[in-house]
Amino acid sequence: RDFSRAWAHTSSVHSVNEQDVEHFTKILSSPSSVISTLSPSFSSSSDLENFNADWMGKYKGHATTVLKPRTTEEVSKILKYCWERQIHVVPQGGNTGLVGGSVPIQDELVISLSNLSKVRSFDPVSGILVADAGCVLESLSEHIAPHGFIMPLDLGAKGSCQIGGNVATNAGGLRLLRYGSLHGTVLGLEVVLPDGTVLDQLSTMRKDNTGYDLKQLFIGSEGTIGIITGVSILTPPAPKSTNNVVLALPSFSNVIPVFKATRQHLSEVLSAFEYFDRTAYDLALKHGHAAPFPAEEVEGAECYVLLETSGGKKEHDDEKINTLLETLLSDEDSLILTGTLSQSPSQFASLWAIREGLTEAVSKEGKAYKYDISVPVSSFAEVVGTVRARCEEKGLISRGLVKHVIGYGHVGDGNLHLNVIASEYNDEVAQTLEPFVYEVVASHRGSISAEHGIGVMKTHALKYSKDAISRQWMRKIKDIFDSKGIMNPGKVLE
Ligand code: FAD
Ligand code: 2HG
Ligand code: ZN
Repeated sequence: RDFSRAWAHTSSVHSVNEQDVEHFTKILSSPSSVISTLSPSFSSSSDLENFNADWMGKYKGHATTVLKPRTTEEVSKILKYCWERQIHVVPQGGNTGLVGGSVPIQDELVISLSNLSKVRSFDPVSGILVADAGCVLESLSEHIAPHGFIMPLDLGAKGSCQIGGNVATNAGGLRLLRYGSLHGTVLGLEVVLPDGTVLDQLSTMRKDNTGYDLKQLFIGSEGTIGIITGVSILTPPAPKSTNNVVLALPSFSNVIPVFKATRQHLSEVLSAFEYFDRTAYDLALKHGHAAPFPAEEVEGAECYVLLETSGGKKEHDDEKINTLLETLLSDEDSLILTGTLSQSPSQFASLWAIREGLTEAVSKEGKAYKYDISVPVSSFAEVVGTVRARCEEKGLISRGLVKHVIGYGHVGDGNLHLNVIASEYNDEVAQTLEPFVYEVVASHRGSISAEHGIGVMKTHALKYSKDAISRQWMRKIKDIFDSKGIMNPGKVLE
């Protein structure tokens, strides 16, 4: 694609040169914080490869230099210098993003937050956690677990993604149904603005109605208006009892009645309701996950749901879930074929692993075109079917260019992950899918990005979810913070 508009926005862009690297080496406290082909101490280009390629291997940049600051002050010094020199920068967290936002397009400077990884404070009464942006999500969960708290968000990438990256992408994930979005749970942020100014909004108050809530602008801003260096977040108490169950459904049309019955029966203890179609399930098994059912029991299954309860009293939750299962099975035209209720912590984990492991299973199977969309739940299967039919009609399946078209996602949030698994990334496949998929989404008045963001993948498709006036105001906001256009060019806005 043509990124000249993103670059044109900056009047004179400078690539990082030897003098810049010398300067960075002086202002950063540790020599290991600078990785650069332009540095005399540079040893191996494999050191840079991981920063230049995204998680899917779909997007690749050509950065010569990566900086790994250790403090907010170091981030501030770097940005102040880049602002003056007009050097483009790409903030990078765990590099697990799925829309190509975290890697350079050309040779932008990468600023990795992974050395900013200290927990600043945790209040075991209120559950308010303040942490550096580079803390890995799972390590934060481990930090607060002994105090009886959990992080309000959970995702398959938890072992690598960072809290700053989660906030920058406004990540949703598996617990959104229960704990809501980061727009509600994030209480404050510390952000280094593009010119190096530190914006201290690191509030630990639950209530603060003092004018414009600036921090909200940075939640979901994908590194385009500043670098998040600190996060204050409200964490909920860990549930005392958890259960999960995977149900096999004979027909997709049963998803909504099952969801309805589940909400009625489980009410306040329901904490997740996830969906995956039969092909997605088969791929999970093919790529190493243990089958929760004997194959013959689920022969006619069109799709599966995983539901989780989190509550305060085991007997109470068990009773609720058992009554639900009895109802679902006893119904005259039974809504489910069968179900497996976890009987131990390890089975609980292995049932979740099927759902959480889908992204990885897809990557093992081929090259994924990922469409993270909001559409009515009643249309999940229809959308997947429409896109599969399009691939068939264009001969992509018969010619082996597309291997599978699958759907999984978060029923509770109306968020479908449509994945088209190709044998390789290829222009013909891309042109068959786009703008077709976005037009299908628009016809349902849905969103072209439910939770992964826009990154570089969807800048051209933003118009399907945001009208011209909204896009103009987004551009104005970008220009207020980053009038020189140095932050993550070519991402979010064209
Ligand atoms: P990166 O990928 O490094 O960066 C993402 C974007 O944020 C980039 O634009 C980058 O420039 C910017 N950024 C990163 N850190 C900062 C910072 N400190 N300040 C400013 N900008 C920054 N997403 C979901 O929403 N729900 C899911 O359930 C989910 N599951 C996933 C499962 C797997 C296996 C994988 C690989 C990804 C999944 N994702 C999911 C997508 C991804 O993990 C999330 O978007 C995650 O929040 C990104 O965090 P990160 O630290 O890896 O950020
Ligand atoms: C999930 O819900 C993630 O598993 C990733 O958001 C979705 O792999 C995907 O497309
Ligand atoms: Zn998701």
